[in-house]
Amino acid sequence: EMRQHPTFPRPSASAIDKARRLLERALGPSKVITSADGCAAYAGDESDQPPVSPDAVVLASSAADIEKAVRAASEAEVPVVPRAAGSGKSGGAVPVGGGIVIATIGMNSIKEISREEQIAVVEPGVILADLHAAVEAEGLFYPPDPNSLKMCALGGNIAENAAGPRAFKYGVTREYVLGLDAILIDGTRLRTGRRTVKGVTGYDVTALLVGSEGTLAITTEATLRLIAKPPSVMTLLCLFPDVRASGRAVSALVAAGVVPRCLELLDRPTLDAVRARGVGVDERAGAMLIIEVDGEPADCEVQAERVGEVCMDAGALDVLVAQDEAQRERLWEARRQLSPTTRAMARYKISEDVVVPRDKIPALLDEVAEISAATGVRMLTYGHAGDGNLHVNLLWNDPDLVPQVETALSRLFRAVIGMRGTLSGEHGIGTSKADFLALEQSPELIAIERKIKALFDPKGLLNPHKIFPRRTLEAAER
Ligand code: 2HG
Ligand code: ZN
Repeated sequence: EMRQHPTFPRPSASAIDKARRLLERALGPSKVITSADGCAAYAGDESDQPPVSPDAVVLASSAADIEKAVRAASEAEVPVVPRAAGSGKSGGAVPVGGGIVIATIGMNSIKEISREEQIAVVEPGVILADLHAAVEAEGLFYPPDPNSLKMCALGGNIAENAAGPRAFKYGVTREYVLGLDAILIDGTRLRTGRRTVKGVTGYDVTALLVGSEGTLAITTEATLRLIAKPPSVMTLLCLFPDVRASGRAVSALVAAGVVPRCLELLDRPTLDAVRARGVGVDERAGAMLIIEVDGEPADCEVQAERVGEVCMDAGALDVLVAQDEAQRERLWEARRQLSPTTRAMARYKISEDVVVPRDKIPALLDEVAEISAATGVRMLTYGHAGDGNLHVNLLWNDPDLVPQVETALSRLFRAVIGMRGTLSGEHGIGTSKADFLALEQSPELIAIERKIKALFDPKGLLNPHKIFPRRTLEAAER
């Protein structure tokens, strides 16, 4: 494997035995997997982090199951790793220190959708695309749309504060979570937040739990805010000679105050990948923006017009409109497939999730080109440019190139922080970026975060080794 985990301490054999015995007694053998093969299916996620098998897996079908499982784990002092669909991008669900995976994917009921209140109440195993379909059938809309929407689940979306293309206009998961039912590592049940759309009582623990990457509590139910489904959408393809021109257009669109719902950037290799999936795009184009506007039909026309003007002024070769739903869906499907498609382009891939202030996108693209030239590591870029959130991908085949890859990564992170950007827009820190946390956050802030963690989980048993650095920055960048 290319990026080895440092070895994490694993529970002792006697602790594992004790945990397995307690779990089987509390939950019955049918909900507890202990075989090596069975556990191996819960070892990895969709990140570049190496898989690590847990020592047991609990197939939870209720909050009561989760409560029993964490009580057993706490008693045996064995780590617990919550997992929904396992489609995460930063290693959040990888049981790096072994222990017990609590799989919530079986808790997949949409308990309520209320048109009157414009809310939904869901369990953590609900697949996002299923929620989308169910709420849209009621004329409602749940905006977060990570590109893995057909496989990812709400529990993971909440843990990682997932986003997706529509976040440009509508914001990220956190903005749609009104309240949570969650279980702490000692079995305490916590209900945070509220059902009302407005409310400021006390600390916002809901907001704290969203994005805490399964390190503070395990979600058992979420109350989500919905909005009215936009009556129509219009999808534009803006073609540019090269990626820098497309980057300048993003800055120009933001400066012009145009807020389409999606503003996605694809550089030449990713545009070629989209072409390869049967989306016909003029050969002269070396980069593309996918821009989607929504609202009343007349309003869409106005917005599309404005987008077209700004893009042409910024040097677009052409601006095309998707002609029908089939064309639109083909385009988005090709866009959603970019993650697996780019992975297939080389033996090794790391996909980053950096964000820069929107006026710095051209500078970031230049920096990526320079880093790639200086290190010899192939890099490509696509993503949610409207938010300044670009998935810079590093691709290579030769295992000996790892030192150059590490250099490229730390140069990229340093450049991003230098532009007053951030390391992760939507994938989370997990283990993949934990060692770089101190690049962005001060020792004082990290110390407060560690205290919060200790308050929720004094023994450090819930999803350990995530978010917080395990080595110094100097060691990580060596
Ligand atoms: C996307 O925007 C996802 O397609 C995945 O966030 C990004 O794996 C990636 O590079
Ligand atoms: Zn993304």
